[in-house]
Amino acid sequence: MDAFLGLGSNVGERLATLQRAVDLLAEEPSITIRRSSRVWETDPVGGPEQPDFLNAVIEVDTDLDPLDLLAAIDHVEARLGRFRSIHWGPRTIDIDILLIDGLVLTGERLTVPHPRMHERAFVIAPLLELIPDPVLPTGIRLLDVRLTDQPVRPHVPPLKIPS
Ligand code: A4P
Ligand code: MG
Repeated sequence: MDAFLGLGSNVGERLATLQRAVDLLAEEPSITIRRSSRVWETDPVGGPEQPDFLNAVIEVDTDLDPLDLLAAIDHVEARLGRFRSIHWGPRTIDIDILLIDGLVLTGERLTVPHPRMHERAFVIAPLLELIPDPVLPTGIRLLDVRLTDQPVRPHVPPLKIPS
């Protein structure tokens, strides 16, 4: 399956943390990293006053079931010592499942497409680098979404894909 994951960090060595997340995901036997967007610096959306984020989107190939993919992601977040005390607050690492093929899932533990991805410039800008005209399985065309009140800036080139 082809899946897109959103990565975000706004605490500590943000860029090193994003790269480490990719490296750890690549260590999972059933996950292959295909591509990465550039790394974007983004104003925080929601939550309390907090530092700017670095965000990126990666494309992965996996034969894991969606819930097993979520478990693998939780495992990587735990290894990176994810610190998260406040909802939508600062975090060393957050990895969200954005899309899995054309799947639509609404479960207690997992919702795909990610329910807020179409409202977030920090997801859409990097995703557009990987998919030129994304249309969600729910019918939303991301090129039609205007989020001018959410500043995002290209920061550095794509994360390195482990061989
Ligand atoms: N869950 C359900 N669906 C998914 C999915 N598609 N991907 C469940 C990942 N997890 C999913 O999420 C809580 C639970 O949601 C998970 O355990 C899983 O079972 P979380 O990531 O642990 O909690 P959270 O991140 O505090 O809350 P939430 O609502 O997921 O926040 P978001 O939506 O992740 O937003 N601003 C900028 N500029 N950049 C950011 O990266 N991130 C957030 C967090 C807010 N503002 C931001 C950024
Ligand atoms: Mg999250």
